Amino acid sequence: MDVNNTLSGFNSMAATFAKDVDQAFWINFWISIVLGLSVLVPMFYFAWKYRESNVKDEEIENITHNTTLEIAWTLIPTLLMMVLFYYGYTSMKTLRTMPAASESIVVKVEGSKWKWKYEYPANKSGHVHKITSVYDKKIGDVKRGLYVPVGTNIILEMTAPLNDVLHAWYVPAFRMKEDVVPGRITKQWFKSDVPGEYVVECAEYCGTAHSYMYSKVVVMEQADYDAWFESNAKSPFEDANAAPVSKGQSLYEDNGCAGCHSIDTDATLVGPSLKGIGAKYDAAYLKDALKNPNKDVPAGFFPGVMPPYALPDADLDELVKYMQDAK
Ligand code: HEC
Ligand SMILES: [Cu+2]
Repeated sequence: MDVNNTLSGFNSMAATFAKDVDQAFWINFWISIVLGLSVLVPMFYFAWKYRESNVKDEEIENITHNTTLEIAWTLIPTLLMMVLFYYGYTSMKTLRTMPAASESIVVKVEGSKWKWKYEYPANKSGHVHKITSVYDKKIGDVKRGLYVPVGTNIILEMTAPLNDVLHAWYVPAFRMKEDVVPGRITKQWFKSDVPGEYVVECAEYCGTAHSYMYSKVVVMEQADYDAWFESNAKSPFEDANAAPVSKGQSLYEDNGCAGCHSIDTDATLVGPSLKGIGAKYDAAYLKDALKNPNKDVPAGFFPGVMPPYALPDADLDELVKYMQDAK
């Protein structure tokens, strides 16, 4: 996956409807070229042919109408427009007609400044996968994503928190895009027959880190997907035997802190680096910084950017511990 060249998504047609969208696009493109030229070329030609120095007043005729011409320039563009409408309408209908939920996997999507979250239905053991997907500047890649099996309908029920802004979930390789609106549920669906990793971008300008609001869709073989889905692992690619991350780190990842803070380098992202912050402030300050981020704003930063985290007290303590351990 290459987030440095997001247009590369257009090299694949990884959703079943992608070719219909492309066909509608190219028909639109060429008909627009033909219609545009059929106006512009005669316009410039006649402007040149009948320029003032070339025409004597007594040669000017008063032509009232020409039925053949009028029928032609009404009918031909009307027919071309109907062709445009047909392809635009049918491909849009494919995109907008949701498959039956009983024959699909329904995933809840939440977009917020500046991360994507995916929530799956419960698996057989009752575990609910909740995945936070954020772009990590340090590794130059997206951490975790939306995992789906090949050849299966996926329905996305998308929303944003009420105190957030508009986003849009856009996958160039699938040719699909839809706004994500605070307080409202919008839907889109897809089916992919091509295993691979595809970039998701936010296509609605949403503030400071908008240009890093990437995620990814990973289309997997059914068996690999099933093995992951029935497990408790956060992603199919994380070693189940690796040392478990601390509760604090897990909370840090799930709450998308990494989208705005670096914790192991001095880099300033949207917010200040948290490296060594435990040596600067005591636990009470750090805890308060999570609950009331607008209270003590460090120099050079603005209030109203970091959302308040109304997490259970124990979780806040774990986060504080994690920050204190990051030296
Ligand atoms: C949307 C971006 C964003 C997210 C997400 C975010 N922060 Fe922040 N954070 C900021 C900004 C900007 C500041 C500085 C302004 C302020 O204090 O409100 C800040 C300030 C802080 C401070 C105070 C730093 C200081 O020097 O006073 C701490 C601690 C902190 N964040 C921790 C976290 C943790 C932990 C999380 C995840 C639970 C998190 N932040 C999520 C943007 C963010
Ligand atoms: Cu966004």
